[in-house]
Amino acid sequence: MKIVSAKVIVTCPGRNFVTLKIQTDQGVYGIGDATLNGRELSVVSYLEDHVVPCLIGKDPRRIEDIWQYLYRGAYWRRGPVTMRAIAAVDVALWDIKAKMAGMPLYDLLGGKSRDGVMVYGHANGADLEETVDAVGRYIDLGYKAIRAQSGVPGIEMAYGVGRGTLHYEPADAALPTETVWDTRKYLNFAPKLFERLREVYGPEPRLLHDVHHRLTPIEAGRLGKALEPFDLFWMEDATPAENQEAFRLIRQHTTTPLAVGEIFNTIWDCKDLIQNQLIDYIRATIVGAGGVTHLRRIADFAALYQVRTGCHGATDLSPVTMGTALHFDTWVPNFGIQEYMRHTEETDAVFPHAYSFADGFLHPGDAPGHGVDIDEDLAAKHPYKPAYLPVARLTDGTMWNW
Ligand code: CS2
Ligand code: MG
Repeated sequence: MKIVSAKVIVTCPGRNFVTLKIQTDQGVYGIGDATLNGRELSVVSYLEDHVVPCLIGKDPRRIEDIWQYLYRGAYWRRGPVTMRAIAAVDVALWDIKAKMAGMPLYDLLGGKSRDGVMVYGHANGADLEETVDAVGRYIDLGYKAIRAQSGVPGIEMAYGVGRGTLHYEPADAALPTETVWDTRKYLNFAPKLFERLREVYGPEPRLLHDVHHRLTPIEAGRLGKALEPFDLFWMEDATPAENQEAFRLIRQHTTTPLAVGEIFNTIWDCKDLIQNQLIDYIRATIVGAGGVTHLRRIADFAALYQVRTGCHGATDLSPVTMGTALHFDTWVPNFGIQEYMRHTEETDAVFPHAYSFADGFLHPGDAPGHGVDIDEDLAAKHPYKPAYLPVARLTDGTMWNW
């Protein structure tokens, strides 16, 4: 069996996606996601110029060997561009293998460990009361877990506050939007939001919050401690994690569960965090961390330390990643939760998929493979549009972490 072609498809049905379609000599094809928000075309070039030529003629059944070939063979290891390109190939190959076996991917991975994948939705509002109402709407939709982000008095554009109720799209401009960040205002406000949410909705809903890398470790420790009475499911990306040791300081000050990893590329980014038990949830995901082959390795390592998965699932992860993640989540023994930010109808139309939402849970469906396809004719009607994520500065103009 041979790979006869591999095509990179760029489309912008509301936002940009990069998709790889691998075709075999036996008529079976597989689809993988290679989207890197705000830096999409670098992965297109990496794939077209440097990966696709190496794939032609290879046996698509040798998933592990091809993964190692692309990882070790590049000499230059890791990084978001390389690892997304590898992920796209890997996911397309798992799709092919599962289709050939006539099985949904979760069956090929080892079968179902659960009946459904608990997801969390994104509730946000311009101020505290709007956010409280938004959480209520998610509860009405059946969600068991909800991430709450709110505008902060005195901060003009806080992270996570969208326009409209179901969709939030941060990559919103042809050049980066400049935002201003004020840590003191945020730290004073955030506990009040969760205090109010517990007053209104009681102890039952699982509540999550994303700090989006804005705090120093000691500030994160203070926030985690202040949030303890409100029983968060997790506090996410409390501080940047290049220095994994930073989380030790947070851990020393709070029992609020910690989640991190949406920008991690490999097991090396999370090794110390996991083996020192400095986190509770690892948020690496299929497209960011080298596909099913590598994420499985991260999850198995995390299981040794009772760290559970919490895959990133924002809208910049295409339906191909979402579908694949749901198969992964259905199988992985140490599953925690899955992020679910709904795609727009335009996006869903370009990527027909087998997964569905019911009562707070997503189900991957039983189609052979990962169950997500791409409508190439429709995709061609949505040409690429440059779109950047915002940047953040402190009030005195200093660059900060968005
Ligand atoms: C976020 C994302 O979903 C999340 O938890 O941190 O919205 C993130 O900002 C985007 O994926 C960036 O592309
Ligand atoms: Mg996040």
